[in-house]
Amino acid sequence: MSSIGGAAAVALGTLTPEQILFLQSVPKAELHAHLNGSIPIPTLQELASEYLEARASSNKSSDAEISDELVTQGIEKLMQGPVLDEIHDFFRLFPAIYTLTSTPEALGRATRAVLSFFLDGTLPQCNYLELRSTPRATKWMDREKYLLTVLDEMERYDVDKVGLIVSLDRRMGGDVVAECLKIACKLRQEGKRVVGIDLCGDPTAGDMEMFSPYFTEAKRFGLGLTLHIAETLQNTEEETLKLLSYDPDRLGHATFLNEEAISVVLEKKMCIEICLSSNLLCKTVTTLESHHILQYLKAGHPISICTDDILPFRTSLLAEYALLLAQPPYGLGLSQEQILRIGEMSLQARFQPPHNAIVKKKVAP
Ligand code: 6MZ
Repeated sequence: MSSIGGAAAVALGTLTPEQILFLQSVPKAELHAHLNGSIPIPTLQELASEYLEARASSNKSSDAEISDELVTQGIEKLMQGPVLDEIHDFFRLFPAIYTLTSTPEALGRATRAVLSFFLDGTLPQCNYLELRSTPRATKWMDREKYLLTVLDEMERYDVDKVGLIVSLDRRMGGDVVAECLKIACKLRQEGKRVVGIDLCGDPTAGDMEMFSPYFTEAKRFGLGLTLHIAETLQNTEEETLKLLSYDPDRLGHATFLNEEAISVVLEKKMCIEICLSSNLLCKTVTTLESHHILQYLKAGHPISICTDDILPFRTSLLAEYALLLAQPPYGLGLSQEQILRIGEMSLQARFQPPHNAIVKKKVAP
C-alpha cells in the first residue's frame, strides 16, 4: 500500500531524480496541516490495533462516541485511501480517527509521528511547520491538557522549526470558543509556541458573526489569524466578506471568492494557503488547470503550498510541489525559479512565536 496516491503521486512519478532533489532542496514552510488529518498510516494502524485489542479484552462498553465496528470500518476506509463524492464525506472520516487519539498518550504519539513525518530526516519535507489542531475535551483530558500534550511534543524541536495554530471549529458553541481562546492566549503568554488561531470544520456550519470578539482578542495577544474561507460553493458572498472584515493574515483554500473579495485579498496581501490535492479530491476544484492558484501566480500574490490532510489525501509536501513542477497534463509546469519564489513566500507568511518562547526542551530521539 503506497502512502502517496492520486494526481500528486502521478506528478511525482514523472520527475527525474534531479528534479526531485531540487524540490527537496527548496526552502519552504508547511503552513496548513491539520494534526488529526496528518497522522502517518503506520501510526494510525498501530493506534487502531492497540485500541481494538484493548477493547476486545475489556468487558466494558465503549467510552467512544462510535462503536468498535464503526471504528474498524472507518480505519479500513482510511487505509484503502477514501474515495470522496463530495466534501461532506471528508468530515465523516474523523470520528474514527478521534476515537484513537482521545488519550494524552495516543495523542502524543500521533503528534510525534506527524512532526517526524514533516521535519525529520536528511531531506525533510519542510524547513518550518505550522501544525494546527482543534482542542478536544475527552474522558481522559481537558482542552488545556490536549494543547499541552501537542506542545510538549513540539518542544523537542527548535522554536524556528515548529509552531502550533489552535483551530476553532465552525460547529463550536460560543462557550467552547471562549474557552479555547482563553487557553491559547494563556499558553502563549507562558512562552508556549502557540502562534495562531484558525477557523476550520464543516464549511457549511456555524454563525460567523459569533467569532468576531474572539478573533479581535486573538490579535490583541499577538496571535496570527488564518481562516478557512469560501471553501465550497455553498459559502455565501456575505459570509466571505464578513470573514474578510476580521482582517485575517492568511486564508485557507479561498476557492470561491467573488471579485469584491478578491480585490480585498489582493489589496491586503493576505497569503492564500493552497491545498491542491485536497481541493481536487474533495471535488471543489475539477482540474489542476482550473485551480485558483493560477490567478494568484499571475498576480504575484503571496501563496503557500500546503498538504491539508496527508492521511486521507495520500499526499506529502514534496508531492504537492511535484504538482507545480511536473509538465502538463500531470502538473502545472512551473519553472524552478517560480517554485523557489513560492517556497520563499511560504516562509515569509509564518506567524510569530511568542517573544518569550521556550526554545527547545528535550532532544529529539
Ligand atoms: C475544513 C478541515 C479540513 O483539528 O482534529 N479540517 N476543515 N476544511 C478542510 N479541508 C478539507 N481538513 C481538516 O484535525 C482534524 C479537523 O480539521 C478540520 C476538521 O474540523 C477536522 O475535524 P484536528 O487536529
